[in-house]
Amino acid sequence: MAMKQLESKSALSEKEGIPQPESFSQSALEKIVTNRKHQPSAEDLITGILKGDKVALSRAITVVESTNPAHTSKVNDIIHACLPHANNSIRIGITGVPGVGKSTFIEAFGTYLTSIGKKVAVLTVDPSSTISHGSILGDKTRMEELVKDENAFIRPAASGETLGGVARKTRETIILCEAAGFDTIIIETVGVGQSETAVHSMVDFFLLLKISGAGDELQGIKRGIMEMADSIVINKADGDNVAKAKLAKTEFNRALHLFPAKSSGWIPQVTTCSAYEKTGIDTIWKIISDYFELVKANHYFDQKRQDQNQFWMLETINEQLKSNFYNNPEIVKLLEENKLAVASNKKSPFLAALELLSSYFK
Ligand SMILES: Nc1nc2c(ncn2[C@@H]2O[C@H](COP(=O)(O)OP(=O)(O)OP(=O)(O)O)[C@@H](O)[C@H]2O)c(=O)[nH]1
Ligand SMILES: [Mg+2]
Repeated sequence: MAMKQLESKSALSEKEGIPQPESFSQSALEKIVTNRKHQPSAEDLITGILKGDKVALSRAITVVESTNPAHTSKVNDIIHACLPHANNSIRIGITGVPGVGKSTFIEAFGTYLTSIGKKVAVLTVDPSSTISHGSILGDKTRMEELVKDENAFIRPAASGETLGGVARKTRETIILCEAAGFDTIIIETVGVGQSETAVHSMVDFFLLLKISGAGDELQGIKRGIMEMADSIVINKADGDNVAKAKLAKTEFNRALHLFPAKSSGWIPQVTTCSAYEKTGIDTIWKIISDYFELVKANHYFDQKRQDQNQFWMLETINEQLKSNFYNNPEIVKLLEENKLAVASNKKSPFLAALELLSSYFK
């Protein structure tokens, strides 16, 4: 009896007999449902990518970014088919602290590149951003022209992931973009954490954006990042800032001379620009072109890409081994016990580690 009463009052049956509102469109609903069901096959995506279809490219990247293990073989098929069509590009990494003007610069630089006949893909690596697509919305307003550009493709970062995961996806995304005919790949990274190192190991040319301060240019800049840079560009060289930017240029030039020579044979160049006023952009392109001319002639270009491929193979093995180890249910249990034992000095950390490893490999 009590049961019956409950049933009739249930919120679940409350809508019974109430018609759908007039604004409801049955055909729209059917469209949504079929779209959801329709997952393009690997073949469809490959054909689309090779034709340069940006929609197919986007969808393929979504598959690559998926964490669903059921997609692994599809991802592998797509990458495998695209690989022979990849590699015909130049890959440029761009870094700089938040607010330095990376997005504005990429808008100016990217539109310059498409105006001289290049096809540009812009990717971002930002493992710190957990709100997916948050920053790209801001970026899309800063890249107004480039977003609309037929010869440009902008893709936000895969987010909420480990750096290793993001890096792998970015590497695979580069291959897809190249197979789709994009000949200039720009990879933006935030100027914090380890993401620069990851990006540095997937690009041919690394550009560090800076702004001038009050003569303290070199302060707070990580030595490692300066050492990685093939060019330092002092942005916002406009208005009252022009003189300061020139000073900064001299200072960076001097500082760069203190670093050991690069194995590429390239001498890093410092220049100024205004992303906002779109000045100095052609000089930057000239520097980059000179670099590629040099490293293609002395074969450093090929050597570096080969090294990078080997590096990423080893990285992937490391990542997989680690994640397999730490996700093993038996290890999860043993790890907790051993953490306690080690914390309370009942067991040495080394012995605990060796025991854990041997129970994993047994
Ligand atoms: N005066 C001047 N302002 C600029 C220039 N480039 C960028 N800005 C301004 O600097 C601010 C930050 O520019 P963004 O392009 O968003 O910088 P960002 O490095 O992409 O920043 P994050 O995405 O937050 O890391 C914006 O208000 C831009 O309008 C420039 O060349 N001159
Ligand atoms: Mg930005």
